[in-house]
Amino acid sequence: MLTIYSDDHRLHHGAAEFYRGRLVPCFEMPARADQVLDRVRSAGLGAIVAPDRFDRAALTRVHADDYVAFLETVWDEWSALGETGDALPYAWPATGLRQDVPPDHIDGKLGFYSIDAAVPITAGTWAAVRSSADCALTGARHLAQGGDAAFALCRPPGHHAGARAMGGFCYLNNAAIAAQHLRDQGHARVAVLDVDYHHGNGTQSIFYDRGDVLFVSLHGDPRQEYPFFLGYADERGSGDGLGANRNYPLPWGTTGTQYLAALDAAIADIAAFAPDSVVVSLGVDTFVEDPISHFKLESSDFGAIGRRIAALGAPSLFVMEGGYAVADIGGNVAAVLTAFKDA
Ligand code: SP5
Ligand code: ZN
Repeated sequence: MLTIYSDDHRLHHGAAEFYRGRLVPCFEMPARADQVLDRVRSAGLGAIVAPDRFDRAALTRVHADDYVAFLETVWDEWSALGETGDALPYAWPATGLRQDVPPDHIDGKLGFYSIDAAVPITAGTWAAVRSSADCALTGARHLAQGGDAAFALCRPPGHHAGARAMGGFCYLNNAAIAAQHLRDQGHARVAVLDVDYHHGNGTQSIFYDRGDVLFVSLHGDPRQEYPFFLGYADERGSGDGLGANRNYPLPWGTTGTQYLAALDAAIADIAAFAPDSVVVSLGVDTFVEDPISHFKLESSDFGAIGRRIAALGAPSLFVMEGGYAVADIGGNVAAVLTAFKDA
């Protein structure tokens, strides 16, 4: 299995996110990717290569042009205010407010183009975000050229980012960009399986009205868990996409056994769709010791996830998403990938 990784991720290192009335240190930190790289390397999965650089047009296949332009310029506009700390939003176009007019002032733009305040922007954020998307695109290219499997070691993650919004540590939706690239390179049907602990609201919303990309997600029940406002079981897609969206919300305390039972149903959905390739949003924040999550998967459960994905028999691109128990995420990711490869 080919792994794609770049040191550029270190250019993004936010200081703090807003949580329960105060700024708390970011859980999404460079050490995460370093840990995963270390364990993937020692597991001997295969070659580890740097990403190719893709055109901006690969990003705007799923993201709005004005949103990408915002990401490209946000740090310059912020630092022009004389600010030296991270940019963070504080006001949003929620219910009852205009959602069709991007404001001129950077404070307004930050809220217009986000869903929460867990998305710090630093001087190096855009370079890291762009490189992260390039990792996913390079993995997609590998599959489009006939490769069986790839692991895009993306950081920052992507699945909370929508067509026009950042959120939940995510800026560009790496998995969606990769899935779209596979479509554009001739894979007629692409399935996205999201096993991150949190619902992949961005990926769902990007493909919600399309029948050519199936989105299936297992996650903490949004009644209890971030992102709260999407990820319910009755969200089945719309228009041409009706039936091409499946959510499996699971309660806090879900064990490995319970999780794998839901995964069996999700895998059956994907098998019925008969995709040309599968993009896996691979979060390991389902782990029992994850500091921000409430599932109870043990390290020994992660191999079973990889084996079930392998059983689909489709070319597969794993895209790194969440996982915040820094000492354990590398081993848990390597367990998924090793089991997939050896199945
Ligand atoms: C990619 C991904 O996994 N994003 C997750 C975003 C979650 N954002 C909100 C989480 C709030 C966690 N607060 C910390 C609680 C510590 N006790
Ligand atoms: Zn997550």
